Amino acid sequence: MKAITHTSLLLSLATSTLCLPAHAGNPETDVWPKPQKSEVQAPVGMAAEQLAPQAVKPFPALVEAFNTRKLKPSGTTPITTIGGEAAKTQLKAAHIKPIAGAYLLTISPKKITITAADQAGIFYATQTLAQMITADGKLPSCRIADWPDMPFRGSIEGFYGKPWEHERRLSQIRFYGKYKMNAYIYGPKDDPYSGFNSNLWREPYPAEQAKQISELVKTSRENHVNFIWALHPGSSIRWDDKNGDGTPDDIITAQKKLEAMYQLGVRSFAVFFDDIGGEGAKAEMQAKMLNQINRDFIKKKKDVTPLLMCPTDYAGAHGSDYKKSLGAALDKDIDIMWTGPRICADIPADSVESVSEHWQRKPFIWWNWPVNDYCRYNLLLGRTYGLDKGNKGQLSGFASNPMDKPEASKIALFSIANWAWNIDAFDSQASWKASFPRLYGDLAKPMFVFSQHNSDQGPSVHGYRREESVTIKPTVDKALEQYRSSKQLGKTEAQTLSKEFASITEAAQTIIRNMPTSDPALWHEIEFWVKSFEELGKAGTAAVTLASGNGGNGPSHMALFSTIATAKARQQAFSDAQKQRHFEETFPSDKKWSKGCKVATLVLSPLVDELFTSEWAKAYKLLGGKASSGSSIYRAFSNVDSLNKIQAERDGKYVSLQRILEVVKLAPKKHIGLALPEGVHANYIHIVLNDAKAAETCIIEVSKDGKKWTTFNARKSNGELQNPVNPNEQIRYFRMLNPSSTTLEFRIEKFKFDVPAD
Ligand code: 14T
Repeated sequence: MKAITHTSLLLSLATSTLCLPAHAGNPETDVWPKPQKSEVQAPVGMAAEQLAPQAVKPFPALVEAFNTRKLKPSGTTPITTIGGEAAKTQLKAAHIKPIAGAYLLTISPKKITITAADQAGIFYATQTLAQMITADGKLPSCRIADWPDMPFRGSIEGFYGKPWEHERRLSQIRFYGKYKMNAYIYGPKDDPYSGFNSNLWREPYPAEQAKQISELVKTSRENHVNFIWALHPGSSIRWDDKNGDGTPDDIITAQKKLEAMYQLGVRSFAVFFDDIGGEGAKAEMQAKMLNQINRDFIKKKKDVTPLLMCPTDYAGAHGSDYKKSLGAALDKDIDIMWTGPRICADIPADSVESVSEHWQRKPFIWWNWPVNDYCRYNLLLGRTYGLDKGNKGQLSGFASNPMDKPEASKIALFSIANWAWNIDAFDSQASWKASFPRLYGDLAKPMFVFSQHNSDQGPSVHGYRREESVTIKPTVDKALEQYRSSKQLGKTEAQTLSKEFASITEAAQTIIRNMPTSDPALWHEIEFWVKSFEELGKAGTAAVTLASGNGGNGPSHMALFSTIATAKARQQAFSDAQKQRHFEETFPSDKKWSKGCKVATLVLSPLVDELFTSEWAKAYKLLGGKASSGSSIYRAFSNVDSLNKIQAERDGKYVSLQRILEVVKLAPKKHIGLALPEGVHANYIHIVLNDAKAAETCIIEVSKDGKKWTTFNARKSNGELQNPVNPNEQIRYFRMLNPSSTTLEFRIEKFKFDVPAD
């Protein structure tokens, strides 16, 4: 039996692409999580169709594998399963500890044998087998010895905000089974009947929700997932003992609720005390409550897993009084959750070691990744890293707290499954890459592009950060360094960046075209981010084009003008797209949380921002205005102070004064006007005032340079002043002047130049 070495793993993965390799079937490269040990006798040993129909039928994973590959088992080859004591003996002989989920799988042309000490082991062996069937229906001859490193591995639905929907939870549970995770901790902060936000934890679930819980339990059982139901009574619990039986009444109430959950089928329980204060936060009382539940409920039932608890002081490696007294007082067979050295943090082995001392047991990790309840404008789709290999054997369990977006969280969860099953073999990058073809099929490549640029949380209360845009970052750094000193992008960098932005636009467009039908659930979660990503691509392309030119050798003013107009529009569209998010108001507690949908916040968005800001300043100066970052290159001007601040804007072939709603007061000799940048000449002037008399009184003057003015012969009627301008006159300025001796009062309905279209 050959152990998979890290190097052989890296070598084989280095050559793998984002597509499912045609040679799928190699247990060393194509089965996720990586089996602990495998040995291949022949890469192609048999055709899967050689299997007998009745051999395949009992195993849903195999039935599905045959269906998706459009194959039919039609031979006589059996699948033999060996369980019980015989299995234990055989596993031991093969140097496999007969722990929960362990299995030995041998595939030979004559028969397939699964040896496992429990049903979970058989289930996992069939998952492995299913993944090894190639697209064209081949199986290798091989022998796989496999078992999980982590006793409990999965997720904790423990974030703030809208709880996952029922259908999505079912989909999660099936996904966990497929990738050999065995724990789903049900602890949504906003389920009133588990208690965090309400005192309804004392009541049973209403019928409809009770039915859903039973359904979750059933699907969990089918997928060998422990459905762990968490009570969260701490914010309203009281420790008084009104009936004087020596036990606080709420402890009895809690136990009754757990019994009711048992009746619904739940066989795994947790009690949470996180994020509370006051009465409920006392370590001694929490320990008293849990020890009692442990003795009187958990241990009396013969079919429930060990009790799990989340303490109030759940983060940090240093020993607090709370940590130490809880660790000492709590029964040793109750597992305690811990988020790491901080609330959101990597999990270094030395911190695990110190908290284990305080807890007096191995911690059960509540990993706050990829949860994004504190930065909900960002999607956290990057690779999973920061889990220490030194943690192997040192934890009682590992659960990831995911995003409020269950489908999008599968990228991280796939890697968490891989880590928790086989810690030594875990390769963060390879695991991340492998998730895309398995989750997205044909959309693997665009989703990989999308995910590369959406992973960092940004600055937040938790201070936890992730890498982002790793491949393009060196180019961005170099480009910015050059740009800051020379005010122009280098050619090579500009080319690389252009390619990157084009690929972003294309990836987004491919997803937009296909995902609404291929994966509506995921599309519903990420739609607005994908649309913003498309706008990032376009804005990036515009910004790079703009920043690649230079006044002298670059584009003419005319071309630059047009580039600028396009870029402005792209910048606006990108910013607008990021303001969209459809579910904002649908769930009450959503209102408290961050809004919008930001993309590529660590590397690419800041690049685009900097280029635009800098380019606006440059263009403004170049085209005859004063340098002022962010200002429009179109200018309004006036010798009335209050009117001088009015902005001008361009929309297609019109350059207009921004709409002002208030009444304009134009004293004698005062004017208001509009200026075009150098190289852009008017071909029409059009003003509409709400007051025909004022329009009659005013005169229009035009100028090439803003210094020498001539009267413009405007047609006047009904408050309108207008006429074409000969572009050959190169008029860049016009102003409307009050030549009379009285102040005119009017509203401006329209005030614009027409310019040639781009
Ligand atoms: F119980 C814990 F292990 C835990 O992590 N509690 C919450 C958790 O529900 C939440 O999803 C997570 C990430 O935001 O952090 C904990 O909650 C917070 C959130 C904060 F913004 C704790 C302190 C904060 F400042």
